[in-house]
Amino acid sequence: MIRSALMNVMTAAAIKAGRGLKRDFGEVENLQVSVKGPGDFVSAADKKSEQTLFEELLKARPGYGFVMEEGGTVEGADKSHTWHIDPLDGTTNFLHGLPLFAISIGLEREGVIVAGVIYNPATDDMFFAERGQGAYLNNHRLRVAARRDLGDALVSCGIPPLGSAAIHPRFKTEFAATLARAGNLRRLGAAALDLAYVAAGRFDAYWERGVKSWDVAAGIVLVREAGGFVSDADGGDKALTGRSICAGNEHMHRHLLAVLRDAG
Ligand code: LIP
Repeated sequence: MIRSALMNVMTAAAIKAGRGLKRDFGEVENLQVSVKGPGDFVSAADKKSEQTLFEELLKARPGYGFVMEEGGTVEGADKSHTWHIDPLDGTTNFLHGLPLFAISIGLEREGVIVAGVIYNPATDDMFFAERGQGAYLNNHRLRVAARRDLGDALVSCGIPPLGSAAIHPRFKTEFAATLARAGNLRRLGAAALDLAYVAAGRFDAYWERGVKSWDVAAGIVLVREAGGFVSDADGGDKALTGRSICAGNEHMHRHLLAVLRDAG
C-alpha cells in the first residue's frame, strides 16, 4: 500500500529505534537473574531509543517541536507542529521480559493529533494512522469492535503502580464499578498498545488515569481513524493533556464513561 511521506518518515524512525530495543529485549531475559536486575540496562535502552527517534525526526522535519518522556520538551521553530514521543511504552513489561511494549510517536498539528505510529518490535506489529486516511496494522485496515453491550465487553484498564498510591482509592472504586458491569477486564501495562488494541477491535474499551501525552497521542488518532471515540476519563476533550483517557466504539465509550461517572 502507498503511504504518505509523513507516514514513511514516522514508521522508518520507529523501525530504526525498534532494532535497538529488539536487541536489548533479548538481553533483558538474561539479566533477570542478576541481583541488581536489569533496571539500569532498561533505562539505557529507553534513552537510546529516544535518541534515535529524536535524531531521525529532527532530520526529517527540522522545525517541529518535541515532547518526550525522557528528554522533556524541545521547542521548535515551527510552533504549529509537535511530536509526542514515548520511546519505550510498557517499560515495566520490557524490564520483566514481557513482549508487550511499543514505540509511540504522535504528531500534533495546532492542538489536533493528525498522525500516529505505535510499533511493537517484539511482535513486529506496526499500527499507524493519519487523519482522514484510516487506521492500519501493517497493511490491514482496522475497525473498532461492533459490540454494543458492556456485559459482552472486554475492557482494558490501567492499574496505578505502587508509586501512584494517591490514585489507588479512585482506581479501586472505578475498577469495582466496571467489574460489576463489564464482561471481563484486562491490564496490559502499555497505554499505547491498549489504544492500538481498541482500534483493532481486540478490546471493546479502555480507560486509565495518570497517563501522559506521549503515552496516548498516537493511540488517539488510531482509535478515531478506526471509527472509535476518545475523550478524557471524565468525558471531556482533554484526552491528550488531561492525564486520563477513555476509548471505545460509540456505545462502549458512552457506557464506560457512565460507569466511571457513577463510581466517582
Ligand atoms: C506506562 C503506561 C501504562 C501505565 C504505566 C506507565 P511507560 O508508560 O503505558 O499504561 O499504566 O504506569 O505509565 O512508563 O511504560 O512509558
